[in-house]
Amino acid sequence: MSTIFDAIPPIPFVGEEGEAEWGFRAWQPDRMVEGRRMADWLRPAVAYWHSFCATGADPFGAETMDRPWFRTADPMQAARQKAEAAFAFMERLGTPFFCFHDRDIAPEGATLRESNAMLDAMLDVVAGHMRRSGIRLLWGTANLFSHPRYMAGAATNPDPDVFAHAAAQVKHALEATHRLGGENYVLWGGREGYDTLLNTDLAREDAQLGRFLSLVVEHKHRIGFRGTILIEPKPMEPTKHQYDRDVATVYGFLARHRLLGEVKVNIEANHATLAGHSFEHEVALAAALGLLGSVDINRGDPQNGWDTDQFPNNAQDLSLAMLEVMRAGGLGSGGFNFDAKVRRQSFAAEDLVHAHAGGLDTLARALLIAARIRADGRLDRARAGRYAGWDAPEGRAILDGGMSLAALSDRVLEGGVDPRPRSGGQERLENLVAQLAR
Ligand code: XUL
Ligand code: CO
Repeated sequence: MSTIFDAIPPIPFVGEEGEAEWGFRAWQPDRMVEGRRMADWLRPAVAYWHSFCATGADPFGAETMDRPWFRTADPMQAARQKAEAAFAFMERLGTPFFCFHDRDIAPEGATLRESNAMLDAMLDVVAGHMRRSGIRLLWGTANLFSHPRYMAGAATNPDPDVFAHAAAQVKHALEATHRLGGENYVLWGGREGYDTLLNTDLAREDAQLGRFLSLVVEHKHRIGFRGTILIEPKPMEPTKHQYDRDVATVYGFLARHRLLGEVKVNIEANHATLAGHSFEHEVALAAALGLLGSVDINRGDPQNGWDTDQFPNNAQDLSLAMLEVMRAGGLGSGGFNFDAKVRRQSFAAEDLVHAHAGGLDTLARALLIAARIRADGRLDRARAGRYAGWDAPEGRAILDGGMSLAALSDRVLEGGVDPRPRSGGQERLENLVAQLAR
């Protein structure tokens, strides 16, 4: 079978000074950065849904994407054609991983039994492509938001039959992920949230969501899946208020349902900014709380308050999140999944290549900037210097619980402390990062 990507030539490395437009500028998978291959720091993945399933339709207009499998009448034949093209694309690009929803790789049938059978048939096809190409599965997930049965949520639906259906679907998607050797399993909240409090019981829905996640974790252990279960926070869209709002909210949810240690987070850049945070804030907080799992890399539009899912393009901006990832020692079983879509007018096969090549270069540049910041050392020294007092015996005694409120008061009244304002040095540090990002 031929695919629309066959005519696309391989992408050579041309370097930052290279003249040719067709080429990688910074992405060199084997380049060593702090003793680790660039590809092993970044573990980039292609998102099956945006790149091979999105049609380009929006509320105002029809499909635009040039994807021949959209014109194939038999849905299973279309699924095979799509898989063939997807792997041809990823091989051209040299991305080591992909991510998928169950309904991205196989159509939905009239019953769950039928859907499962079609998914199983497609798993054979996908497994064949994976073996041949060496491309691996970063994570799998279940689509619990497209079908009308899920319009009022899946786990948080007021109808327990919908909960049961969602549970059955996740069981199969988790097993599919396990079968393909997936390294993580993601639960993005889909329609777990509300549109109006007038018809919503928050306490019930929280209990339902906690039960659902516990069932998933239980099943993961039952089938021996060694990957990490990840929740993907998002504050809004499609519902007015999504329950997994941000990293801090997810931490509270996991603590409340005794799931800390079992579940981490998949942080999406555009979800972080929708929540009113910076992307690096969410990464830093997840690392601080021991929850850093994986990343959905994209960006929003500074003027628009919605999830535009654009490809990352600003390395200096991204370098601050990358610095947090490096400080955490990397993402472990996680990676950087391009949860990003080309614009509606970028309908050609070539646009998809430009988008991903630019994304890979941006990730690579951000990694190199973050490594330069670390090698330079001044930022880390400035940060550590601010807290030096806490490493001294007096500071340690406070944190170790060796000082009561009364003992602290006595120390202050006896003149044993010397609290003085010190500059936070923000502008100096901002200048330093800008200089190292050049
Ligand atoms: C939606 C989103 C999803 C998840 C997977 O905003 O990011 O594509 O990443 O369900
Ligand atoms: Co995402």
